[in-house]
Amino acid sequence: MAFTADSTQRIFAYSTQPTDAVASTVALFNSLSVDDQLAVLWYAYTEMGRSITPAATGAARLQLAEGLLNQIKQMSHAEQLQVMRDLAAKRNTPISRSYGVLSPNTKLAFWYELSELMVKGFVVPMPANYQLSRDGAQVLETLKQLDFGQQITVLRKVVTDMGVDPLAD
Ligand code: 45D
Repeated sequence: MAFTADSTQRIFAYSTQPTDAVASTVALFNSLSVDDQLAVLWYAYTEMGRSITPAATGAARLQLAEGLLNQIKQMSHAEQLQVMRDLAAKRNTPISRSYGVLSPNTKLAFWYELSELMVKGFVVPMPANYQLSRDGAQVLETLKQLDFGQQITVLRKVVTDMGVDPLAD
């Protein structure tokens, strides 16, 4: 489903309930370009990083994603970026399918770990001069205004939709 700038504004205009705030943030996120989706996730991580403890993401969860993360670590920066764009765009690739079988929280932990790997220099960094679109900046602003539980719900929904479910059709 495609959202125009107008239609997304209408979603916001009619969203007065807290649960609608989550739904409208997810809808607006999904209307962003793939690059803006990745950028918003990154900025969300940099803002939330301090509140998410590594213990909370669970070492056990990450074991399930470890093969995938190790594969990505071996790639060139260009390939790493392609993998992340493919996940966000739901392009059907072997990595998108491996990602697709992970549980929602493991998917979150996977993205969290990718961010950590970016910080440590193992994964392609965000360009310092990246220009987020107006809608992208709005998603980020809305996300910041939600409480922590709602933020996690939004993030869980958006990363759950990424990749490809190998068992679907
Ligand atoms: O050249 O299990 C662009 C709890 C432009 C507890 C780019 C939890 C072009 C239970 C595309 C921008 C609920 C707390 C380049 C878990 C260009 C539990 C690159 C929660 C280079 C898991 C962009 C965990 C790139 C939570 C590379 C809340 C962008 C985890 C990469 C939250 C962005 C994790 C990445 C978040 C973003 C991770 C990797 C927000 C990752 C964000």
